[in-house]
Amino acid sequence: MRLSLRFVLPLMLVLAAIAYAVAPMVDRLTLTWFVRDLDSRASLVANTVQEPLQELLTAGRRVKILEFFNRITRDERLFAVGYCAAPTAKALATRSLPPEIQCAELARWEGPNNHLLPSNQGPLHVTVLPIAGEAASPGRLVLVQDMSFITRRSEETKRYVFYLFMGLAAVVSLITVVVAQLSWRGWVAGMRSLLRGEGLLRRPGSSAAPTLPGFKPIARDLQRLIRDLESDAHARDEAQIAWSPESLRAILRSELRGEDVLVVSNREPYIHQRRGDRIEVQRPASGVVTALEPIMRACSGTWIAHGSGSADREVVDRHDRVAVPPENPAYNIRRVWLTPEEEAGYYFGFANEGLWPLCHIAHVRPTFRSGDWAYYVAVNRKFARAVVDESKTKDPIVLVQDYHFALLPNMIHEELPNATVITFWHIPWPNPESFAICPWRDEVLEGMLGSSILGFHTQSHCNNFVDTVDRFLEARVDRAAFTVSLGGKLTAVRRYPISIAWPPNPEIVQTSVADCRSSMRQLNDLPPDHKVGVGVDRLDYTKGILERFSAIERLLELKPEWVGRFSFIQVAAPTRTGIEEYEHHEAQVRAMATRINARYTRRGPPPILLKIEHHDPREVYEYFRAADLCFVSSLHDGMNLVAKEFVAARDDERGVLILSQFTGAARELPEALIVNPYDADQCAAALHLALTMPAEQQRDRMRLMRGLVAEYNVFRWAGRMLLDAAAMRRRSRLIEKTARTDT
Ligand code: ADQ
Repeated sequence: MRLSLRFVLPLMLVLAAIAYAVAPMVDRLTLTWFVRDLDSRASLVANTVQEPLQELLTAGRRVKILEFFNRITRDERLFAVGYCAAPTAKALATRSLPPEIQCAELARWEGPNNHLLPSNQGPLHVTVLPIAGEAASPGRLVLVQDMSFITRRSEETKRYVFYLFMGLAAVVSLITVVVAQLSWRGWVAGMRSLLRGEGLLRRPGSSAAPTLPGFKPIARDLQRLIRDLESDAHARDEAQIAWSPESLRAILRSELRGEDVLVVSNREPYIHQRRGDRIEVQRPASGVVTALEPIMRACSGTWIAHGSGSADREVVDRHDRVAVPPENPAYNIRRVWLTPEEEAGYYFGFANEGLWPLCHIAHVRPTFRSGDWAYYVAVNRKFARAVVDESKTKDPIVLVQDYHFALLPNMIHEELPNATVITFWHIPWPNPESFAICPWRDEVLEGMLGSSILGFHTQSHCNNFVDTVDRFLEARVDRAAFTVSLGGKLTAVRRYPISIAWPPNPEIVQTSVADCRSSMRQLNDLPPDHKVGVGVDRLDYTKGILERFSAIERLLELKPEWVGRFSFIQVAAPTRTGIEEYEHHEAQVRAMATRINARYTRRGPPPILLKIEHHDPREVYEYFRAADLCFVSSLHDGMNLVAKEFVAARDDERGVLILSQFTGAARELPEALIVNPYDADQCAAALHLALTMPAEQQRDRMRLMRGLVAEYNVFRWAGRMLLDAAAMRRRSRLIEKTARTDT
C-alpha cells in the first residue's frame, strides 16, 4: 500500500503539471476558433439587416432605426448595434454601445485582429461592416457581440483538460501499480521462502518442482552468504567465549531474555525417594543435567520428566510441580506420571528393546511389538500435553532429550506451531538400511522432523539421518545447508558434540592423585606398584565389556609378564534390569570375568576386578585418578562421556586413554590410543603400549586432550544450540515483520 502511494503520488503530480502547461495552449486555440465564429456571425447579421436598414435609412426614419436596432439586440449575444453615416457624424446606436466606439475612430476596429474590446461586463467583440445608405459614400454598421460566454467556455475547457489528464494519470497509475504489485509479491514471496531456507525451488507445502527458476542463482548465493555469515559468527562468538555456567547464563540473558524455556527428558534432574520416614533427594550423575541446569536457572524454566521416585508424588503441588534445587529453588520440575504398563511399553519396550539396539550397531536384534509402539505414541502424547500446559507463551523454546521422544517434536509443532523445538538425539543414527527395519520408520522420522533443530554428536550421524529421510520420505533435503523440509516445516540437522562440565566440580577431584592411587590399591588388596586399568560403564551390551575382557585375556596370553602385575577394575552400573538381553549380558560379563580370573589367579591378584554397582561421581573420579589407563571399548556409542571424564580427572597429566573408534569421542580425542574393540590383538597391543608409555608421552597426549575438553565443554554444547535457536527465532520474527509491513 505504502509502495503504491510512493509511486502514484509523483506520477499524479507530473501529469498535473503537464495539464497545467497544456491548458493555456488549448485555451488560445479555442479562442481563435470562437473569434472566427463571431466574425462569420457578424457578417451573417450584417447581410440580414442590410436590406431593412437601407430602407429605413432611405426613408430617414431614425426612430424606427433605433427600434430596429433594439429589437435585434434582444439576442443575448448581440450586445450593441450602431450605424455611422460618416466619420464626422454621431453614431445612431443602441444605448449599450460602449463609449469607446466613436464614428471618427472606427478604423481602429477594422484590422483582422482588432476585434476585442475589454469591458466591465467581460470582453466584447466588435465588427465594423460597410452598409449603403442615403449618402453617396457607404455608412458603417457596428455590431458588438458579448464574448463572456467564450470566457465561460474557456474556463470549462481548461477544467476539462485538467480532469482529463488527472483521469489519465489515475488509469496509468492503476495499471502500473497492479503490474508492480504482482511482480513485487512474487519477489517478496520468493525472498521470504528463501530466507526461511526453503529456497525458491518449491511452493510452500509442496514437494513439487521449481516454481521460480529465475531466483535459483540468487537463492543459492543468498543462502551461501547467510551460512557463511552464520558460521563466521559462530566461530567468532565461540572462540571469544570462555564457556562456563556463568557465561551460559549471561548469553541466555542477552540472547533469549524473557523467553519461555522448557526441557523434556525421560529422567528427572532431582528424584525424591522415601527412606523409612525420611524423604531423600537424589541427583542423578548425568552430564545432561549438568549442562541443562544453568539454562533452567537462567530462564526460570520448567523441566518436564517422568516422575519415577518413590516419594515424587508426595512433594508436588496440585499441578504436579516441585521447585528445585531444594536448597535454593530456581526452576520447576513438572512430573508426568506413567502407569507400570506405560513404562513397560514406552520405556523398556519400544525405546530400549526397539530403538536402542536399532540405532546401535552392536549386533543385538531390535524387538518391535505393536503394543509397545501404542504405549510409545500414548506417552509421547502425554508429554506433549504437559508441554502445552507448561508453556507460558505461544512460542516457547523446547529442548527435547533423546530417543524416548521421537514423536514429541511433531506433536508439539501441531499444538504450538511457533514453538522452537530443539531435539537432541544422544545415541548414534544408523545408516538407512539398518534403520529401515523399524516397522514405524516413517512415523519416527516424521515425528522428529517437527523439530526446528535436530542435533547429533557427530557429522556422520547427521549424514545418516539425512540419508534416511531422503530414502524414505517425500521431503526436500538440502545437503548444502543441511536442512530437511517436510510439509512446509524446516528442520536444521546439526552436529553438537556433547561434553562434560569444565572445570570438574572441585569436590570430586579434591583427593590427590597419590592418595587415590594408594587407597584404591589398598582397598583392593593390590601391591603399591601394581598397574591398574579402569572401565566405568552402565552394564550395557553396547559398551563392549566382553570385548574388553577378551583384550585383557589376550594381553596376558601375548605378554605374560603382566600376569600378576596388572589388574583391570571394571565399575559397572546395573541398568535396564528386567530386559532379558541386559540380564543375559550381565550373566555373560560375570562368567567371563570369573573364567579369566580362574585362569590367572594362581600368579597374584586377579586380572579382573568386577564391581557391579552404582558409585557416586566422587568415587568414579577416584578410580580415574588412581588408574594407569582407562579402557573405553564401546561397540557403538553416540559420544561416551567416560572418556572425557577420565581426561578431566587427570590434572596430573598422567594416564593413558584407550578409546574405541566407534565412539563419537574418538573424533575429538585422536591423542587417545584409538582401537577397534572387535580386534582383540590390536587392543592387547594398545594395553601393552599404555602400560609401558613413558611419562612424557602420557603428559603430551593428556595435555592436548584436556585442552580440547576444556574448550569444548558441556556449556558450549548447550550454548551453541541455544544461540542457533535464538538466531533462527530472530530470522523468523524478521520475516513475519516484513510480511506485516508489506500487507
Ligand atoms: P550413556 O550410554 O549412559 O549415555 P556415557 O556417555 O558414557 O553413556 O555416560 C555415562 C555416565 O554415567 C557417565 O557420566 C559415567 O560417569 C556415569 N557412570 C557410568 N557407570 C557408572 C557407575 N557404575 N556408577 C556411577 N556412574 C556411572 C548416552 C549415550 C552416550 C552419550 C551420552 C550423553 O549412550 O553416547 O555420550 O548419552 O549424550
